[in-house]
Amino acid sequence: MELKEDFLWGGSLAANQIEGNWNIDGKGPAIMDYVTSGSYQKEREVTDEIEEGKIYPSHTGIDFYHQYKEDIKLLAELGLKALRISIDWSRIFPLGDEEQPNQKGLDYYHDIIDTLHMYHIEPIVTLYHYEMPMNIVKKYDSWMNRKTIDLYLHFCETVMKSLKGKVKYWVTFNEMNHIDPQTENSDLFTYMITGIKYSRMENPSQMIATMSYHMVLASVKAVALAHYIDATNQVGCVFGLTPVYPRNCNPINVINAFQEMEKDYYQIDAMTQGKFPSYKLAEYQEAGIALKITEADQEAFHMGKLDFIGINYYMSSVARYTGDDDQEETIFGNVQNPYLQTSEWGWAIDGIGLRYILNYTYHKYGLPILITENGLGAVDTIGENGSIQDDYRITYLQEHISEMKKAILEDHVECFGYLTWAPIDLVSLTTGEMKKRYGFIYVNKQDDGSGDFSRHQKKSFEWFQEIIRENAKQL
Ligand code: BGP
Repeated sequence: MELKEDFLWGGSLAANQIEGNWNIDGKGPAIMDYVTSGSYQKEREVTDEIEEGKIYPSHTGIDFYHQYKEDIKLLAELGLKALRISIDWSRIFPLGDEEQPNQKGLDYYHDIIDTLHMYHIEPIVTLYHYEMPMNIVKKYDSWMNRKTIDLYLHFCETVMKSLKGKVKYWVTFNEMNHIDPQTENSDLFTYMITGIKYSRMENPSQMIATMSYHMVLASVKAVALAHYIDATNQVGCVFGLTPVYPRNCNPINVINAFQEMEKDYYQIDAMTQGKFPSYKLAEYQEAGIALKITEADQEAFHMGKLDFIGINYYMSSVARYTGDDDQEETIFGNVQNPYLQTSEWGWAIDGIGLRYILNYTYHKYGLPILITENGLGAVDTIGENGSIQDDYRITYLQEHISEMKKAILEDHVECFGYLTWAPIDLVSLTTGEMKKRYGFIYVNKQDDGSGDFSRHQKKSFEWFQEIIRENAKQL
């Protein structure tokens, strides 16, 4: 048995990490435009204003805004059958609350989609990959306000109607499950998802619950809207999922790990089961958190069930445990797995974890799954002859693709595509660095500001080309 002939081999990108040109052709400032570059050791800083002398990676990206035609040509040469891009909300509605869209923004995305079609690449469009207009945060308090749901839906409707017939696969949100701060004192994740710093929240548990609820509601409404606009639309939502392993078979550690993993699933439950989960409401009630749920909301949950689930998978983790004391912490506050190697950024490399999470999620929902992101962030060096020998990336992808095949062919998980993060080097989300590279295509942009933005194929380019050509039969 082999993968289906129409299996979607592809790549994923996000506007704020590639486009650059943050303030031209009518684009308004968006939340990621205020985030500086950082590193593994130093968290990215979020500033209230654009400060002189600081580096804001989204302002330049990899200049995809001007180079997309050449980039897509290269991706076509790579053999991609699908490309996931995000549409930057602040290019379409610079302030977020206008009636009429910015035509230049729409034209730009039309041209990208047309170029993809020219090369027979299926576009997959994310509607929210952290590109919220800053004005929505300042004027309406972001997702705290129900008005933001309407603004988001107006944006979705505008884009969906405009691209009707050209785009079939839509993603309502990227990784809203990471709205909680990943570690104590970290502002970054909550900010990236909502535009509001965690440290500025007066009652963080209440605020995060409210914003998460409003985003979930926005997502189910966007699903119903997409189906209404075009019944053939296929709509998913993307989650960053991580298997959480117990340190050992002590039942207390097993249940703790299980519960920690489950925290990432209540939003998926709400988007697939036709109602907001009662166990979550009970948990909120115990914690003194109140949500306002209207009858119309309840109807919306019924009407907007997902067609597929998008999974971003990079690593597995080990839950903190009771008993011993030598718990070496990872960047996301968990414990290192002694059986696994980590990337240079401390992310545990675990191909079997992908098979695990695919099985786990599929058994829960029975919905088709699209792997929307998977890849290795690593430092690449250019050899004397100009070549980039990224064998570590090939090894990583090989291991993950082979485990995905087992999930599909042996475990019978319905997974219809595999998109790498990312087919071309881009700005890292968590650190803002360029040197954390993911691509098959190297982009000559360095963190010190040097580089001519030229593109170069790495060794993995030819390797992945062959994987696609052979439909991964060789793995
Ligand atoms: C995911 C995001 C992406 C992406 C990726 C890798 O969570 O959806 O936007 O960047 O993580 O993370 P990083 O760029 O920090 O290595």
